Amino acid sequence: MKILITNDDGISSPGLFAAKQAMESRGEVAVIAPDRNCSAIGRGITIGRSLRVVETAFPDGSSGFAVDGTPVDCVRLAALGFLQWHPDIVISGINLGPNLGDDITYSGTVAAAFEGVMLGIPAIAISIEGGDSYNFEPVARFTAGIAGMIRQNHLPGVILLNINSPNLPAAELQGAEVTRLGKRIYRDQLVEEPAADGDGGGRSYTIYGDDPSYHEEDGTDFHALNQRKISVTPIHFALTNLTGMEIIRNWDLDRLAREA
Ligand SMILES: [Mn+2]
Repeated sequence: MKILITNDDGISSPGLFAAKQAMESRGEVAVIAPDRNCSAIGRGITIGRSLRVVETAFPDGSSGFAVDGTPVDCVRLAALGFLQWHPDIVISGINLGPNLGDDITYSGTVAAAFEGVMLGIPAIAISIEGGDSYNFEPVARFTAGIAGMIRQNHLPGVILLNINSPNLPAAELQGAEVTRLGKRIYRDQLVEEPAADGDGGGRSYTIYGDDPSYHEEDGTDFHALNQRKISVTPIHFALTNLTGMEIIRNWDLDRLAREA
């Protein structure tokens, strides 16, 4: 199996290195990742300039490629032939911090995996809950096993799996569960910052503050983590609202267009 590994925390993230080490048991691994932290960049791409790629050493003496672009740029580089081979799977992570529920559309980690799927390559996004230190090994090994399952089983279409793990030693994990995305409760507040001398006018605001909460519902990714389980959510990208299509078809759009 040919495995492309990327992330959004940047090439020096210990989560990326943990994913690389675990996936090496499954095949040939290449790492192409942003040269800095790109968290919350979503599906952003770099336009209007070239991308700079620098070969970078890892602690085990191997190397990967650091790119001054986004996580999606990294996957695109690989798929367009930067590597000597075409990836069979894209692994994005391990992200330091969870990517759950509504948050996944902000996530560069999930966006990189999604880009794999857009390009016809199965992909896994891996995230772990935050902490002072990280227990990467259980979810890294679990993901290597999942990659093997994707390889062996004939799934309908190209799949994206969003994996989130509690930050716990293996002995304290309570297994794994297939989940759906839960609902966030955001608690952001608009806070105007005091004006500073020489700030050149304008006003400054903080809008992202308290950690968001979530609706506690069985079967969701939030609930699985709360139960100390690894959460696995299959994701697709069908954004069209089919019910909305049926309703709006009755609005006589042709007449509105003629009268416009
Ligand atoms: Mn991140």
